[in-house]
Parts: sequence; C-alpha cells; structure tokens
Amino acid sequence: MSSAPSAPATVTDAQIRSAAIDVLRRNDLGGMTAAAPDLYPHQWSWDAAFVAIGLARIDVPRAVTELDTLLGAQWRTGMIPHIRFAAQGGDYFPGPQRWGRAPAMPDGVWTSGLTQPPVHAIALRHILDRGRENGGHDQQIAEEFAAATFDRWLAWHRWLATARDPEGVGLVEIHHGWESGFDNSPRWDGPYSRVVPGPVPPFERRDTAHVADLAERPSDDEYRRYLWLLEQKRSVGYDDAAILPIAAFRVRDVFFSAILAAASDVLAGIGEELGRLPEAAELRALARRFRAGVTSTIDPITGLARDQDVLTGKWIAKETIAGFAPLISGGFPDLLARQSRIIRGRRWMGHPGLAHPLPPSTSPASPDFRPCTYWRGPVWPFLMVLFAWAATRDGDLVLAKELRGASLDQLSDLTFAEYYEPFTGAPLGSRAQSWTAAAALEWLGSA
Ligand code: 9WN
Repeated sequence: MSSAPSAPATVTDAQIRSAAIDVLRRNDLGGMTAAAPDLYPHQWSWDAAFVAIGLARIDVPRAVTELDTLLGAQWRTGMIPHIRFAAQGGDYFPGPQRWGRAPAMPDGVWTSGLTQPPVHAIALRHILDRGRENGGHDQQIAEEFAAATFDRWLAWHRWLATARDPEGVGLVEIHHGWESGFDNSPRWDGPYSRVVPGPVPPFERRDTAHVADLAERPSDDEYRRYLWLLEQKRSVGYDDAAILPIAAFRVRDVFFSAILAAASDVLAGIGEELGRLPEAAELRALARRFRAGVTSTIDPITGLARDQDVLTGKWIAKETIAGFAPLISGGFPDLLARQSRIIRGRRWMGHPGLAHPLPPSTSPASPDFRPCTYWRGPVWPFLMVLFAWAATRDGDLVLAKELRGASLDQLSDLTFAEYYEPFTGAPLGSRAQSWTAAAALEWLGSA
C-alpha cells in the first residue's frame, strides 16, 4: 500500500528548484536525459520535450541538445519514434533487440517502432522564448537551432497528418496504447479487449522490479497484448501502409490530435518568424483541421471529447482527462468555457477528496477510477504544465494559476514521482522522474 507523503512542513521554492535540477543532472546520460533513472533508462519522445521545457529554465544550450538528440532518432519517413535507446543500453523491456530494425530507421541509432504525441514544437517555442529573454549566446543558439531544424519538425507534422490520418478526418490514428502516452488508460480497454494476441516470443518484464506495488503498473495480460501489437508492426517492417489492413488496434486518439493542432500552430508561428510563409500557412491549415477534428468528437451530453475506434467505428466515451482535449487544441469560446467549468467541477479538480485540487488521469467519479494504477486515476504532474500553457494561451489565467499553485504544493514532497495518488498525495511509480522535475522548474520560472 502507498503511504502518505512525509514532506517537511515548509519547503521553499529554492529547495524545490535545487532538488529538481539535481534530478535532471543525475538523469543526464550525456546529450539525452533518461526519462527516469531505473524504470526508463532511455530517452522518450514526449518526455524529452517536457524535459527541454524545464531545462530551458536553467540551461538553454542543454535544452537544445535534448531536442537535437531526439531529432537524431527521426525516421526517414518523418516519424519521431517514441524511444531513442541510449548507447549505454539501460535495462528496459522491450529493448532494441525486441524492436529490431526497419528500413526507415536512421543508421547507427536504435529506436522503438512506435511514436508519441508531438509536443516538441511547443518545447522549441519555450526554448526560443527563454533564449530571447536571456539574450546573447542563449538567444543565438536557440534561434540557430530553430532555423536549422524547422524542416525536420515540419516533416514530423506532415508524417502525422498523412500516415496517421489517411482519410483526412482531422484525428490522429494510433496503433498501440503506448503511442498515446496514456498506456493503460480506460480509454483503451475496449480496443484492447478486441486484440487477440497471436504468438509472442517469450518475455521477461523489467518494469515490475522498479515499483513498490505491482498494482501501480499494467498487468501481464495487458503486456501480452502490447507485445503482440509490436510483433504485428515488426512483421511488416514498420511500413505505414502495410500495417493498416492487419493492425489489431487502430484508434483515433483525440488528445494526441489536440496536441498536433496546438503544436502545428506554434510551429507555424516559428515558420512565420523564419520567413517560411508557405510552410507556415500549411501548418495553420493543419492546426485548423485537427482542431475541427477534436471538436467533432464532443459528447453533447457530457461535454467531453471522445476517441474513436477505427475498427468498430464506435466512439469511446470514458471519463478521463483526455476528454479535455479542446482545452489543449483550443476551440470555440463556448466550448472552452464549458470545458473549463467541467474541469473545475466536483468530478474533477473540485472533487472534495483530493489531496491537491488537480485533475486526475481518470475522474474519481468514474467506475473506471483506480487511485494507484498508472493512467487509471493518479495525477500526472507534467500534464498540468501542458494544461496551464494552453490555458494561458487562451486567456484562462485563473485556471493556469490554480494548476501552478496546487502542482507546486504536490511537488514539494521532493520525490518528483512519475504520478501521485489523488486522495493521499502519495508518490507512485518511479521516483526522480525527469519530466516531473522539469515541470517543477517550469512552474518556478527563471531564477
Ligand atoms: C511505454 C516514459 C514513458 C511515458 C509514458 C508512460 C510510460 C512506457 C512504459 O513511460 O510508458 O512507453 O514502459 O510504461 O505511460 O507516457 O512517456 O516516462
């Protein structure tokens, strides 16, 4: 069982900041930051973006390096894979051998064969902003990096908009729960229940050795399905077209799509600054398409956004934080106002039992809610940064302020846990998780 946090009564911002910097230093593998020291000893794609946001508060050149290293793993198709494996080869399953090689993989680099949400342009924007605030060398390095890599981020967004939205509906299709970043969310229970695993080579999990309680992680049954989907991808050499007729898991992920919409607008802004006007216009159009896609999923009764199972054509209506995708993508003022009311309400941040008024990954009022289990209930600190960034963009400064205050209270336990039990505030999953430490640095701002 998880125990209540035993944080000192008063922890200063300076202590949080110094402890967070320490976590990122210790997880630095040299050019890339391990997502977590034991559980995730490699670079994860969307983690790297949040890590870069935090690093930009303390060291702009190092933040640039984080994204540059990740870009070194970009496939020839434009895809950014969800893991870039460290040369040192930390202990993680499934590791590089299990994924194998693909024709589109960059030479000499080992990666997974899946992808993750495209938060990177948002991180690039943060790096540029911090560089300009600091001026001098920081500004120069940030601006040079943005100019030198713009086409590679553009290729990334183009790949998502074509390979992963083959019918142009404005929603990104994922082929594995890991691609969503919300691995075992109740959102995926229906689609996974229809995955019939074929033969999977024997496997030994490593993740279960790094958590206090096995209930905090997905089950073996879930892992068998995860690995079968990997085998399917591998069997077609990770070819984007060849996987479509055989994939046992195809879901239009509304939260992923919302991130693509938001990040496309941000990348368009960077393109405009660089004088890349046709490409910027293309990105603005992408943003509009995916924003419209997100809006089209709203359940009129609950006001929450929904995923869609491509294989059944059915909506997936679970009460998870992904239902607030419009708060990330932006949208019509009425929709945003309604979502802002819901997220503050008693099924979410306003739930009276919460240790900190922060939206859990699954609503405590939902029958699917499990307070200790990964994406089924715990609060994930890095996500709060994304919601606050989007709220600030859309002028909801009150929401942004509430998220900041409650998050800093939560993080003052100094464990920088991967996720937190919503009612007790107890740290769960990995400790010293990089994107949690980065979130603290972003909340605290530049010194
Ligand atoms: C699989 C690294 C990653 C995050 C994901 C989170 C978890 C991996 C795992 O850890 O997923 O990608 O092994 O469980 O769900 O969002 O990027 O922190």
